[in-house]
Amino acid sequence: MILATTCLLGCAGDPEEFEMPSFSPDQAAKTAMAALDSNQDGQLSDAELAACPPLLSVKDAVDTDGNNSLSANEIKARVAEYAATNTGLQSLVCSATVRGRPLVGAVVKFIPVEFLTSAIGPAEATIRTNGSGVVLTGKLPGLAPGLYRVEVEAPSNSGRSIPAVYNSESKLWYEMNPSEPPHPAEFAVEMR
Ligand SMILES: [Ca+2]
Ligand SMILES: [Ca+2]
Repeated sequence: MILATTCLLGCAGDPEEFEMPSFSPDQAAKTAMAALDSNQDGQLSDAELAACPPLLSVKDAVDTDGNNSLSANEIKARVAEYAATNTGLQSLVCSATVRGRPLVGAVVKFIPVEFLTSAIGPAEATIRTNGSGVVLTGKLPGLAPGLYRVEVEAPSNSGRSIPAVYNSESKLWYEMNPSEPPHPAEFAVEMR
């Protein structure tokens, strides 16, 4: 009798092999400050964070000294938290709706913020008839810890287009931080 060999995640030579996130908290903080600290005062104000809507959205959680702006050390600490969870992919199901109804066939994209692009990759989910979609990184289910900009694209054969505020000009975001209770990944789209 021949037993089938099973190939669990991480088979050598598998092109879909998942690489663990390679966070460099110091480098990520430097990259964020270089990109966003326009007046070079070492602090990211709301006006400066507007250029990175996901980071502005999680500002209160990252602003641990409570001075209403973000420093390199605060960003570094947040990225170190992602790294400390030592998590590869955390399973995530998202939803996308329009007027409360499933946006069937829509693609929800999770794109790492620029200061994390060297650590983590993009992921996406396709919304099924039940209104939800399993987030996949490559072909593997799950999303790596980190901070993402989220874009929702219309089903390719729908003839509909979703307004730019949900994709090319999106302010939607998601943070996967396994050290905190999970955020719901629910994205409501308004279309006329
Ligand atoms: Ca500044
Ligand atoms: Ca602060």
